[in-house]
Amino acid sequence: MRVISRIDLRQGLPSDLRAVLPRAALDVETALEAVRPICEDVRHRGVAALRELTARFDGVEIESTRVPREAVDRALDELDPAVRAALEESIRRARLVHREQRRPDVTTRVVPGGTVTERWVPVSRVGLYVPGGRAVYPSSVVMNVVPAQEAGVGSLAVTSPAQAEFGGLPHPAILAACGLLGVDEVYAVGGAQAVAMFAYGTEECAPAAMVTGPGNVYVAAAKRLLKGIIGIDAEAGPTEIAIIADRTADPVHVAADLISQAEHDVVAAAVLVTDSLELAEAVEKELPGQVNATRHAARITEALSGEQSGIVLVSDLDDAIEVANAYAAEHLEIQTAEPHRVAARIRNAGAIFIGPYSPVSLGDYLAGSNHVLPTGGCACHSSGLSVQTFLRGIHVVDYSREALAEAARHVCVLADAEDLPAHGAAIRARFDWKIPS
Ligand code: HSO
Ligand code: ZN
Repeated sequence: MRVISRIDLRQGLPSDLRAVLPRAALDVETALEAVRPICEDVRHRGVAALRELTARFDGVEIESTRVPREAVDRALDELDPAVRAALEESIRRARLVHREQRRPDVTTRVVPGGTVTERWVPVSRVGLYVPGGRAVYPSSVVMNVVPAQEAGVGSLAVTSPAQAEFGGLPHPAILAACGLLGVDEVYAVGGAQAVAMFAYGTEECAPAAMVTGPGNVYVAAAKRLLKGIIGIDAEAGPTEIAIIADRTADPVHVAADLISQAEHDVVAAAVLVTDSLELAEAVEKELPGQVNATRHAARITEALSGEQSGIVLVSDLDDAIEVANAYAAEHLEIQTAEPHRVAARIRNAGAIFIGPYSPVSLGDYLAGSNHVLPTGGCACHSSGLSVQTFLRGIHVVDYSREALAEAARHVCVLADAEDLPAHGAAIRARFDWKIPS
């Protein structure tokens, strides 16, 4: 039996390409029903509800949802120096990239005396969700916090599930990362209830305008349910890697990179798109040995053999590019003879990793790019986390009397055409109820 299945599209691509590409459905709708009463409970009973839900779902009694400052300091003191140095370098590189994303305010002189300025204003308060449980990712604290800080968000709170083995606090690595980033408002709350905490606020946590960060299907469902009450980034799904590779790619690298993201979850997706049967066979041959040699072999085997993963055989690189654009992977690696030329033709991907020395693992930790990226095909319409996520562009309209007079006729005509005469009247009121000529 193959570790990973094959989809052979060498006879030509079907018109509905997405239908034949491997991808698991994320059932957020079903989770919505489970999440609704939880969110209502938090809304009405605040901290009391959060404590009960934490006991029920995380198996630990907590006194308060707020993590004491000393616990953050202690976690930072006890952090392995090598991990500290690596996180500091990760933060430094992420700051370099994200700082440059800040857009300047732009004023456009539309007519003499009439300007529109787009002013970029940070969201005032943001809640950042950091998963816990199997996934303990201090790197995700970096990827959430750095863009928010660089955007100038004034009030930042991090939440991560309470862990029984750490006395009801989030994992110490998460706390230490918060300490390194200078975030001291931290909560020991996970799951859907964390999203509700930020949306409604509690006695211990002021409501936030926005919540960001990846989480499980219940977190995604709570985001869908509470969107509108609170701003969200995206409903994150399981991690995905797609690789476009030709016969020049090294099968050892390709296999290692597929495995690296399959390591996240049994439902993580790993997809190789290639025009080389030889490479496909070499990767298939390489996988079992590499999988068996790694710590999470069972999880990886399940992810690779799942319906969401596969090797897609195509007849040429043009088709490979079309497949990659239809799939819209969270991460897309390009391991071909001319990777830049291929990359230039990619329209849909959360992030693109070029050539043999830009693996996704680098981007996960240290490239400087963000690793909170659109999954499940959302890269067709959305971007990953960035400074822009945390800014709103406010249009400031500033017209003089003369500039308004000059626009008046057109405004009144359009207002009449839409049967909204009071709109036109609001202009005429400024000119003795006449349309200035
Ligand atoms: N690949 C994950 C992020 C991550 N990897 C965190 C390791 N730690 C989603 O982009
Ligand atoms: Zn990863």
